Amino acid sequence: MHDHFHVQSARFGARALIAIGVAAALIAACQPAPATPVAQPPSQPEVRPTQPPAQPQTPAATSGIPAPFNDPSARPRVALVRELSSGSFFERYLAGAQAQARELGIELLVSSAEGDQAKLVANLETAIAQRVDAIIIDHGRGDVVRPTVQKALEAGIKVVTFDVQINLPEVPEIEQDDLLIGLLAARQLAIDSGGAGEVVYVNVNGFAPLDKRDRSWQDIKWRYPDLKEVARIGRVSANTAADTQTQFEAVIKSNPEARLVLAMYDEFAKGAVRAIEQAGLSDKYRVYSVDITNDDIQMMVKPGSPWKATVATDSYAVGRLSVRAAAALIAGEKVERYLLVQPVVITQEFLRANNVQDMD
Ligand code: SR1
Repeated sequence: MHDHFHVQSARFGARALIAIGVAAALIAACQPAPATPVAQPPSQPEVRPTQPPAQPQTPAATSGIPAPFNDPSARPRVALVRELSSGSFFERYLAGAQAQARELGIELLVSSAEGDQAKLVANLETAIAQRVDAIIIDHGRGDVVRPTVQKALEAGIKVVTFDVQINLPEVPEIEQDDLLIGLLAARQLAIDSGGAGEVVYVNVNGFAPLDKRDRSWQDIKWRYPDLKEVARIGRVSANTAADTQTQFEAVIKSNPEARLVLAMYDEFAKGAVRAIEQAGLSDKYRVYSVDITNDDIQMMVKPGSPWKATVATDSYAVGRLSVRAAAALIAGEKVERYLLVQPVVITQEFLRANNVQDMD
């Protein structure tokens, strides 16, 4: 039996396929990523943001399409309720979600709480009142949003999360396999440094992906006891990179022997790298990070850049997967509870050797 919407994942890779009627081109655009997470660029199985959006199918061309998607006069409505929206990772995620929604004929209603948990809950309440077909919750604290998610489920609204540990069996959780991300980033730093050195750790608690990455860093410190975390900084705000840059400038003075930086979010890495560059210390530091976007690539390949490696998926593909998962739930199809997108290590050396300039 062939599902119309097929959203799949594996421990080492998000394999997200969607099969919708006769839309073979769309199926071809969504083939699974390869499963080897070593020094490869993120796979690009998705349609690029610059491509024109596909038109919703006409009824004549859509025999076999699930009923909620088969009425051009009543498009399914999905609320994308976000905790955060600033920064190139989140912008790229939104572009992916919007592109996938256009291709599936979904009306996507987007809100952002800009870090305010009360506003996040209020935005969820609004989505319930709007009687949307599904809600995607993009970041946010699980304990805070869980009661409202239960309310949505009771109202018959499907829910899927990205980077929220909701712990409800009927709510699929998408993530970038953050325990693995943390392990790969910290291990790259450990191996490159011969397992020794003073490390500035840039991370904060209270965000599910960052908490998971932190668990892996604790393991790596246990494994390589000569790696010394001498400072921990970081702040998630509307200006995360700028705030981190200010904090890092102080660390350069307070910890002049530190040479290694582990930044568990690309906005943290941008701030650290800018502080290092402005201090004229690029040849002294080695920065390891998480995430990749056009901005990040440009900073990594710049001559003399201290940004040596990052571990990432493509947030454009994650945004697309979020909408596909919501679509599958609306269509009444089975979606796995945990959808893990495959991260890979991307080194500065790899980007330069392959003349990689951007995400395309
Ligand atoms: C504030 S949380 C930032 C992280 O969320 C996503 O998981 C991205 O990878 C980013 O690093």
